[in-house]
Amino acid sequence: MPERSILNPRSPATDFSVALLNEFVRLGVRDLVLCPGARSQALALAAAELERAGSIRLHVRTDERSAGFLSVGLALETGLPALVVVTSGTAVANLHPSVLEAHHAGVPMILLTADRPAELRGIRSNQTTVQAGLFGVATRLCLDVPAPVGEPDETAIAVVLARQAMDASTGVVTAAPGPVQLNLAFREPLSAAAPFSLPVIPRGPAAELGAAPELLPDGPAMLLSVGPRTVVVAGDGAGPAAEELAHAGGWPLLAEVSSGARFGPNLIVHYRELLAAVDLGGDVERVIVFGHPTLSREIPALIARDGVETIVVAPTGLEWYNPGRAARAFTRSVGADAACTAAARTPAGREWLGRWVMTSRALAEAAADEGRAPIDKRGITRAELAVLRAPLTRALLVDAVWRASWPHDRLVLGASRLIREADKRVPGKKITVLANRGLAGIDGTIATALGVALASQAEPEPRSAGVTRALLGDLTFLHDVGSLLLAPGEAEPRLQVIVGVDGGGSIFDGLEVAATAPAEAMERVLYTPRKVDLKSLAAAYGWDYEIAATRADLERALTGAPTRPTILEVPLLR
Ligand SMILES: Cc1ncc(C[n+]2csc(CCOP(=O)(O)OP(=O)(O)O)c2C)c(N)n1
Ligand SMILES: [Mg+2]
Repeated sequence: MPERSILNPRSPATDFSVALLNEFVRLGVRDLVLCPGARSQALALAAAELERAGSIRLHVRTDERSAGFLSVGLALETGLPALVVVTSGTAVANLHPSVLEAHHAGVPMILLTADRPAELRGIRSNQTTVQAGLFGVATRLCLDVPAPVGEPDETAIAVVLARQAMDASTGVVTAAPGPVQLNLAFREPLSAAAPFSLPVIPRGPAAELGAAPELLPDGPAMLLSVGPRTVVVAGDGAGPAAEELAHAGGWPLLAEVSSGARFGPNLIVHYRELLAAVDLGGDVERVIVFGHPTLSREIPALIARDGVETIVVAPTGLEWYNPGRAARAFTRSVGADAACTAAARTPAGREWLGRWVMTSRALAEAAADEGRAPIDKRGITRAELAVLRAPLTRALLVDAVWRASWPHDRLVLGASRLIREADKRVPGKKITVLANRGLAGIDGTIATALGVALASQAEPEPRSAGVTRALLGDLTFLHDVGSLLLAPGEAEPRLQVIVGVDGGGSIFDGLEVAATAPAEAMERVLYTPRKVDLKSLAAAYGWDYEIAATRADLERALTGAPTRPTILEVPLLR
């Protein structure tokens, strides 16, 4: 019979877990997400103690899929990996979607997956599978750590493991931040019976996401020279470097909505239409790409076009963006040489940028005029009143959310139509916009937004005084309903989840196949109609609920900053 932990005041599992988590705290880890389980109890109890000592922020979740995406959101906001502690078996497999997202998006993440010791594997022991290596190439490092037995050097081993995990996850080793799995075997007694307390560990310095590898201290790896008609493309996560280069070279900036570079005088909001225009898009000779473009067909088409030279810039990452395998140059950093920056200030240099900016501006004005009603002498017109009372469109919804967002806020965009609508129309603004574009899944969006919200408002040093808004479609929302389940007693996120309800996946209505396939079949297997009472759902999970059916309702719902987790339902026509 296995020994019961109640008989053991000490447990190698607890000693090892305490040493491991302490070292992570010392290295700067702030957040630990855990799901309950017996095999992982030593880690869980050590985590509870660390929370009590004020050394970590502990987030307890039921569903490991939610826990995984919560850690993605926390890391997106803080730039640091969060620890994710789970028990053995299917619990580990439930982390897989978030691991893939973190792998493809380059988000640091450290999984501590508890496992049976070697002697209990491969003999049909309960809740035992092959966990180490489960995530394959998606982890930067995966170590199958034997069960501690109480040898004196085990705490030293734990310290080394924590350092290895941090380095691999933050990209010190591979120049590619991403997931790490420490598969930790534990033998009975699974934790110590005697209570223990932890010294308060001084926190390590916080690193910034993607800032870890200092690859090129001596300036950019590649200098661009003057000549070809150039555009700068900023895909998801590109960051301000894209805007800086566009500015230095005097080039149009085609920046997606979650690029972190959608601002500045060179921004071309209506880049899709302009790329389609022969005398603008057709004239492009060179493309400099930052980040991960995923929202338009025009960008990959441009890069794949004959005669276009493409340079791909990524400070970190394992794979290079390369549509049609047409790009020829790949670099970790780029700059414009002196002749380039000088040429940008000449009339000829300004002409290229000017054409793009003027045309895009004209398109923006035309789009704005469509919704504008003529003003009459009495102030607000009947037509304006009608606009306020009219049903909402996706365009009105994204415009209103964009207008309501400020630099101290966070905006998380789900996959599907609303992010594309935003990308097509919202003007430049220096706000933080995040989206899981690593794999563009409709899973885990609520959990990711919760992570962003909780990390941004975290005491004692909140990174933001604002609110987090998540804007997503109804299927995306329903996919992640389980993440609404919060732990009583934990800090409540200032999060407003805004759901565009059009009854199903209306993005598929825009596919070419919709014109030829039987309408009934399209409805049944692609649009997939769903009807859920969100008000009852909100009540069941203890979230506040509002509905905005008109523009006036929406403006109201977006001005009062929510103090509690809130669901805002916005009915949309399909
Ligand atoms: C995990 C996952 N499953 C399936 C898909 C394919 N997919 C892309 S968009 C979409 C429908 C989204 O519907 P909704 O959130 O209501 O947005 P809408 O298209 O209506 O704007 C689906 C199923 C995906 N991206 N991720
Ligand atoms: Mg929908």
